[in-house]
Amino acid sequence: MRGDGETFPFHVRAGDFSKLFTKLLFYHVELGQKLRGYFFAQSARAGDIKSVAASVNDRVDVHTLTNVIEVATAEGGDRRVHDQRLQRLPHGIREQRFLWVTDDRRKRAVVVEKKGDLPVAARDVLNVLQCGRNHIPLNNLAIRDSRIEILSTINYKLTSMNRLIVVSNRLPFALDSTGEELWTVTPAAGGLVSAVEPVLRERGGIWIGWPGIAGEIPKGPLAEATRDAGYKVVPVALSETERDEFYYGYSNGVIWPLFHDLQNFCNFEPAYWQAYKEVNERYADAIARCSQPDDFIWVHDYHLMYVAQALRERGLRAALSFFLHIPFPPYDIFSKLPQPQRLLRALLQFDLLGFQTRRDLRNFLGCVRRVMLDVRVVPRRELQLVRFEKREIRLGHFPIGIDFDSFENGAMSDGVAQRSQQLRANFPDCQLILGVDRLDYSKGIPERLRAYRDALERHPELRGRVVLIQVVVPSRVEIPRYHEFKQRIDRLVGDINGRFSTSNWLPVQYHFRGLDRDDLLAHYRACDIAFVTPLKDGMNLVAKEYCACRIDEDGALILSQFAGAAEQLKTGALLVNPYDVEEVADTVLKAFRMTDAERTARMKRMRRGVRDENVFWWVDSFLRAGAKLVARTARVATRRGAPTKR
Ligand code: ADQ
Repeated sequence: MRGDGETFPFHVRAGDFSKLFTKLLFYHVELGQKLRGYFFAQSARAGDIKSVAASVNDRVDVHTLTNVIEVATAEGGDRRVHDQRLQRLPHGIREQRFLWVTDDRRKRAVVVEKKGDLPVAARDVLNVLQCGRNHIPLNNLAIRDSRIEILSTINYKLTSMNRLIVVSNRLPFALDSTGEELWTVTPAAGGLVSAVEPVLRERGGIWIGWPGIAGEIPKGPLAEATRDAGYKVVPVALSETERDEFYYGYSNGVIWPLFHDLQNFCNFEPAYWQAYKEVNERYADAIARCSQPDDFIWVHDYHLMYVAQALRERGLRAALSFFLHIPFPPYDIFSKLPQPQRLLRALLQFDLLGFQTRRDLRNFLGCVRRVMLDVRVVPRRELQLVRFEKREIRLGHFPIGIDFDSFENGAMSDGVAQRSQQLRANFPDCQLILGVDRLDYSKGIPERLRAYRDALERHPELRGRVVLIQVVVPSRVEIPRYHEFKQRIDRLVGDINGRFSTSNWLPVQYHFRGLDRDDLLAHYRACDIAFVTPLKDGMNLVAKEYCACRIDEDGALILSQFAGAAEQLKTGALLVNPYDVEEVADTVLKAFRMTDAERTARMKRMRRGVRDENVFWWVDSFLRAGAKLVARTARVATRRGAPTKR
């Protein structure tokens, strides 16, 4: 396909340069091809490039690498700089029939074939870069203006020197029995899965978690469910009592409400803590069984805060990382927990602790200072440092992102466009307001409905002109509190519709079910206003998904100031206090009246942020921070003469 002496542009990131380069080079060498490359390195150091050049001198045109050094030393990780560089692609490249394009966000190389004699413009190349995974089949697909064509993709792995082991309470799917020997497999709903699954699918590795059924796990259905996952799945079994006391009990009856500042919702039953520890030990055993010395072990979320302690008790000294998807509360609230010291001590057995926002990190450090008197906090500009029991723990905030490209490309697809048009056609002359949430009291659904009711009451111009589409995906319905909560929502919807509806207008469209992906995207695309008002939220991915799907750069976002996403989206969103019904109601009116120009200006700002700080950026930043620790732990172990025990 490629002849000797052809030129391929690469776009790589700093730090990963050598590894990526070597990987791609090997690929070429395997194919018996000689490589000449132009490298668009966002901030790769010239030294990196020179050392690579030295090691591959016989295969690479060094003259080309000299050019590279010039490009690479130009300032920058800025997208505009990148665009300008692409604009400056030498004619030699523009006239090639085949181009290699690598995408630093999606971690893949793409082979692009030009169609016809038209030159490839920078825009075309960028379009290719932005093509989502789901929309790049392995064989010929013409994209957009059909001037270039993607022939194949090759995954390459940037921070891939270590195998990734993801550990979370739930696996990314749930098994359920529908009768004797009949099993259903449902994709798990929720933010953690939405964020982490694409990464593991792309990189490979192991996912350790619970498939959602109490008791024995059926081997056949599990194998069937995971056959095409792209990574290995290691299930952890829970008995019914463990499910009740660990999952519904300590995790969702104590930590979840407390960490969302809803202490009155907590059930501090003493037996729960013991169950929590025991189940965490089971996860620790699963990790110890299947991990190897240089794996990158990444434990997720509030169900598993005791895992590192359990692993340390088993003698494991390898680096362990943890990311908390939910908020971390301030001391006044955290101190209500009956085990504040034991929990913090357990968390401090990890080597890297990641939080969603600065606020959470600050709260955690505040609690550590107050509760753990033998801890030293050393403020640092990037990763914070805590010294505890002769160990050093790094802490940082890593706001989780979404797979922007796949949402954007999905929203552009014909199927979604059609569904979105149908949806719009059902409500002529109305602005559509969208609420999409898991059934959870932290999401502020009743407060939102009350604000909407208040808006209709006090601002009659909204009547007949807006429709609220509220979609609630069932979640934790076995917990009585969630059941009562659903009834509250049902009553409020009934009340609003009863009071305000007319013969041809229903103010609230309420759906109690999950939407399939295309349907969800069609809703994002069709609705003029997103109404995202959690009482507190670690991040809130719905807000980001909405922005990614606004391909026409319009739409208004009403966002709770207590959602982690507010830190990144505050320049474009209308921030509200979800408890302040009147303020939220007035903001609905403001969003309704907002001019197109203002909507576009705000949405552009938000989309830029969501695109740049996407889920791959999140994973990379976390793994980068973690990779340093893995190296450090290995060094310390070697110095002490002891191998890192597993
Ligand atoms: P969640 O509390 O689950 O996640 P969120 O971030 O909003 O909350 O993610 C929900 C996910 O479920 C989104 O990807 C959304 O698309 C999907 N979803 C919601 N309702 C749906 C519906 N009706 N049909 C189909 N899909 C639906 C936790 C934390 C969050 C944090 C994430 C990730 O509570 O604060 O953002 O983890 O870290």
